[in-house]
Amino acid sequence: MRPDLFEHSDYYLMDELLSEEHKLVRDATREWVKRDISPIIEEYAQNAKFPEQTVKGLADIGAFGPYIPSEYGGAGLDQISYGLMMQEIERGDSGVRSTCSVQSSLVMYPIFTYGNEEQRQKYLPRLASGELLGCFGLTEPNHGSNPGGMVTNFKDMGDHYLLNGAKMWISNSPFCDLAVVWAKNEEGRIHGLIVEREMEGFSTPETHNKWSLRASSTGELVFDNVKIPKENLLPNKSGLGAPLGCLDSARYGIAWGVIGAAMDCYDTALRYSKERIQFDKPIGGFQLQQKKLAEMVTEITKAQLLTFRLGQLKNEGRATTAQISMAKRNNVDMALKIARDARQMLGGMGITGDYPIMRHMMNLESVVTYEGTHDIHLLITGMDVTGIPAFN
Ligand code: TGC
Ligand code: FAD
Repeated sequence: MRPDLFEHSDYYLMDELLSEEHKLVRDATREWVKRDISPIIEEYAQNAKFPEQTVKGLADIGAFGPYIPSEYGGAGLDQISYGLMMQEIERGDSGVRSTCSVQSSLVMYPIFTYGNEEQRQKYLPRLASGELLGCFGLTEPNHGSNPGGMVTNFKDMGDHYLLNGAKMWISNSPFCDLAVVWAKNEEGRIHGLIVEREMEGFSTPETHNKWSLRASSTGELVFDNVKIPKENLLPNKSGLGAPLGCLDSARYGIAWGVIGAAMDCYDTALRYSKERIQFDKPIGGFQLQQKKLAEMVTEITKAQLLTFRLGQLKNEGRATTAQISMAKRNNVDMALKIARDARQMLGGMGITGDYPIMRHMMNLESVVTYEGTHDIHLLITGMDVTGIPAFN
């Protein structure tokens, strides 16, 4: 890949709304991405390998648990800093941002929010430092958009639980040290359990041949009579609302993250349009190419405004599931359209790994599907405005 020449687009002077801390966090993350992600990511994506060496760097910049209090090893930042961090990391690659989303919002968040003090002390500092990597098991082979139908289950055996079932499409499963797994008890109530790598009967086969998120590792979680100590059950919340609550936090991070991917595509296409000469002038001088660029910067600016306001609401504890869902849907759709247009603007060069656009575009095909598909998020907004669920 060419040198990372990224320049930030701030059409509506959003920087004026950010605090010094926000800008510091954003700029430090951007420098780290330029130094530690951009030079290597294309090769890792082409070879379908997770860049394991980035784990320590992610921990060092505070990307594991940005909003978890510092007494548990987190960075103790606000929600806008968390969002800006995800934006910068996804500007590098959606797969690297995925690792942060999973570790922070899908593993640390449930342990912090639904766990007891002993569980917090035992796991959170080691997750924040990257010593432990976690994954989140909700989706099953036959229950994706409809996780409430899950069949993974556990039985109370007196001194332990016995866990059986399987999860599919789990980010980071092949090398996780622990998994936060959602399963039904004998009454059919959903609970979260912490499953550890060394537990007998627990395996994590990798899913191969992905055309998307190639620098992120995905796999299954298989539970064959796994004995789970009773102290590994998350005691403070049960029911489908527990895993869905974690998704609120991860979807919020994605809404910011994909702005980074869109910015990178726009920035690359803008630079290319000024350098590439056809018919004796830069292609940026043709109206059809200007239309694409004008629409890109407009959509990025709208998404920035949407997420900034959402961040304010989240800081105040007022952001609703439906508001977060709208931002996730809108911003991923926006980023995917920008990636497709930017790819075309680079002509043949757009399909090569010399530029980041095609990788972003393929990554975003997963991002539009995971954490709730585009259509499921449309139905969440539909239900919110009509009061009528249309899921079944
Ligand atoms: P429904 O009846 O609507 O809700 C069941 C209960 O949950 C409550 N609830 C929530 N609570 C907290 N936060 C939320 N976001 C909540 N949404 C709903 C709800 O109030 C209800 O509570 P109660 O007390 O009345 O029981 O549930 P439903 O079965 O009709 O399903 C609704 C639907 C379709 C919206 C939901 O299930 C859904 O969001 N489906 C999409 C599934 C999804 O997003 N899966 C993501 C898996 S994880 C992942 O993809 C990680 S990618 C990782 C990476 O970044 O790499
Ligand atoms: P399905 O639910 O089968 O949906 C198929 C199609 O039907 C979609 O277009 C959907 O929108 C549509 N559809 C479904 N229901 C309705 C309806 N009621 N009305 C209208 N249309 C509908 N999950 C985890 O638990 N943990 C992870 O770490 C994780 N990481 C992932 C990483 C990757 C790379 C991918 C691709 C997925 C990951 N997932 C993870 C799973 C992800 O959340 C699911 O793929 C997603 O929720 C959709 O489920 P599904 O793939 O089974 O599709």
